[in-house]
Amino acid sequence: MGLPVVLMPGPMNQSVAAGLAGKCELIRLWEESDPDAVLAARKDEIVAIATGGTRIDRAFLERLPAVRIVASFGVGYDQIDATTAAELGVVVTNTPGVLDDEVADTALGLLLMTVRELSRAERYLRAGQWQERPYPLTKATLHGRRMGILGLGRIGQAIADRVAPFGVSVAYHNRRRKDVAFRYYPTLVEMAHDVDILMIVIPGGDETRHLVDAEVLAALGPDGILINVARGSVVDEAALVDALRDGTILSAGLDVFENEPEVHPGLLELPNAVLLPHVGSASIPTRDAMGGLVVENLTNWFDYGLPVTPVAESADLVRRLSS
Ligand code: 8YV
Repeated sequence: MGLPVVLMPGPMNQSVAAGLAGKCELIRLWEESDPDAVLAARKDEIVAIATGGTRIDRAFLERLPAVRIVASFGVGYDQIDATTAAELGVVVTNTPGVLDDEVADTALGLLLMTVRELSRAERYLRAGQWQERPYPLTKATLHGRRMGILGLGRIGQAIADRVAPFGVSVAYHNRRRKDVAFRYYPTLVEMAHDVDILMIVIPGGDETRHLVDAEVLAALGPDGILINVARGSVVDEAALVDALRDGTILSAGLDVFENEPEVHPGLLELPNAVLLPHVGSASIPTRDAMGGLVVENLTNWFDYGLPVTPVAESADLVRRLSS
């Protein structure tokens, strides 16, 4: 029997192809001059997909009836219709755990940059303004702040662990209460009202789209700081621009945007927004670890017919496969 055929629709971290070398035949679709012809010709042979940001929906999966696993790079997988995949008998996997610390570190860096205006202060120095006068005192300090985490999961917990030594208290809002010591808020508005840092770590997708809207921003208030390291879609970006412009909230630190890599032009003009180009997990060691987990999911599938880290939507399917 030949090697299993794996489709890679778009470029991925090189660790994925390196880890799969010799274990499968890899079709790098973006390098093909006629991708549609390749998909049509190989549709009965392609048994797996390794993917980063490509949208994988019903139409895509129906073109590839032999596919049984989609191994996605990243913890968020909102670009993949995992519910439809399960209906079609296709397991979806992601890469949880290996990026928690990196993303939590980035979140904390972004918070410090935002609250103490650190990137703005550096621009001030580089522009030679320090020689004229010292950088103005920042309105805000981190000390004594209360953080509300929207979406307390593994990354949220890693952020909570990091802010405790800074003297920042933690509360959270999830759909369901968890067995943790932090205060739980059943509604986001109520939590936003009581905290002055709103930390977004909730998954993207239709269910969480624009959860942070004008009402939540108003509740966060004029001393409020919004940090988003999750997905841009969770925030109504137009409402955020208005809130930052008119002082409804104090400032925002954003690693993610609604229409990446495009950034709302209003945000680019605002001095009270710190903007990063989605670098939450973007270190070589962490991205290699994520790539390694993509490979592990695929090789475990080929060798034993089971994934290592299936997403929640695939749980029933995996249960049936393993019984
Ligand atoms: C990456 C991420 O940017 O894991 C995620 O959900 O957002 C990031 O770690 C993404 O996976 C890049 O493809």
